[in-house]
Amino acid sequence: MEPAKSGRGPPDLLEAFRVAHEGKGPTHLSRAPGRVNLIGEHTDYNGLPVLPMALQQEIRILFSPRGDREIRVVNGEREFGLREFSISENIPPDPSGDWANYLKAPCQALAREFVATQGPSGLRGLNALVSSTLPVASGLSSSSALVIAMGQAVLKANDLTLPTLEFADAMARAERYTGTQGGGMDQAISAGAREGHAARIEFDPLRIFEIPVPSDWCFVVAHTLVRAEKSGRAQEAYNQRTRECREALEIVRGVLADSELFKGDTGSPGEVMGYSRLLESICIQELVELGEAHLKGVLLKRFRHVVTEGTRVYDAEQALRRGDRLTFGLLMNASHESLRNDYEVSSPELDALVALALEGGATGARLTGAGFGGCAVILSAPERLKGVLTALREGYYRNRNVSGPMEEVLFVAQASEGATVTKL
Ligand code: NG1
Repeated sequence: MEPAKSGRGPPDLLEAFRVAHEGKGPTHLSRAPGRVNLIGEHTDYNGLPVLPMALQQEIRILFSPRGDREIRVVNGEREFGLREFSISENIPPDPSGDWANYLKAPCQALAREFVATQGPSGLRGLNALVSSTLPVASGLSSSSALVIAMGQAVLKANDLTLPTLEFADAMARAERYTGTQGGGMDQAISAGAREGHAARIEFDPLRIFEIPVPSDWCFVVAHTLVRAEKSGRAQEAYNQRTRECREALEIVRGVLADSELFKGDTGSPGEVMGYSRLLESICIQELVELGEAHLKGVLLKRFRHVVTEGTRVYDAEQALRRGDRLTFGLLMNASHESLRNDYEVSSPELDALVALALEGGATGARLTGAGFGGCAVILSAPERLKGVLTALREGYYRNRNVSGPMEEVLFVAQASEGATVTKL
């Protein structure tokens, strides 16, 4: 698809909008980027930091406000079809996996958020056309980009605003409507990213700390060609891990509550001790030993990944700030190993991409996003980039019959700006 120029949709999309909406054109464009997470995987829903950056690929919604409560949305990709519903505080979901749920999630959340101020007539609806330059189900967060772009469109259609972090937080909670018990990383970076920067994101409360990405660091994104579906088995495996992390934490918290070492200091009255306070209070070696002494099997593995990954994010941030690419790369490699062995979310394809990239001269490589397919992120020095890309083309894509221009599956990420809405 052609990129949009100067805030206007490409002519074919404008025409498709008119055809779908009784000959009338759109008045606004809402765009929200996908993201690549550089490090900090499966930490966000445990209250630990992440370090993503927004991508140049994005979801775009051409829209115009309506006078009633109807939402009428078509998709640039015909396979997705028309979706119609009324905006209200209780919108019945479509079957799990249907793309309408990512439109309904922000609509229901915003209707609830503004119920007190909007009066009995509620929020106004809109006519829209969604298009995307992001590969779907790739671990690059097309789902949250859609939620953010749609939420932003609904706000604009109703002349409403929310501060960025509040909006991102509301959209993270909103996306749970789709059945995934996700964290808040994707919505925060899609809404709040700054061009040329990655960000360390902290949760409870949500905060974003921008970090410039040195111009001689190349982050390559490589798709396994295996979809990382956000419904069905992958969703169950994801939600299962959120439960396992909570269970492990409860056991450790119980041990600490009556431990001499911790002297019963599990936080101020009323505060529930989470992973974040654990990491602040106990050094990582002791924390891992504690886990090894009191947890078994899967719970030990999940615990060990979460606490070591949280620590790696802080170390990686420091490496990024001082331009220490080697250390950052080593941390990425350690993250991948932990995700493969302890968190068990890698796949043979992800492992193959990581191994090929490293053999081809990359500084570091790991899976990005939830795993179970999707993409790997690879760090390379500029002078090694060609070798890395060739290794991936020859070693991975050629066997799978992908050749010619392959920017949809293999590209260099550019740290991009967060979501915006413009008048056409
Ligand atoms: P992906 O699968 O890339 O959209 C998911 C979660 C993130 C985070 C990562 C794992 C959602 C919307 N996204 O990302 O919050 O937990 O997995 O680090 O649930």
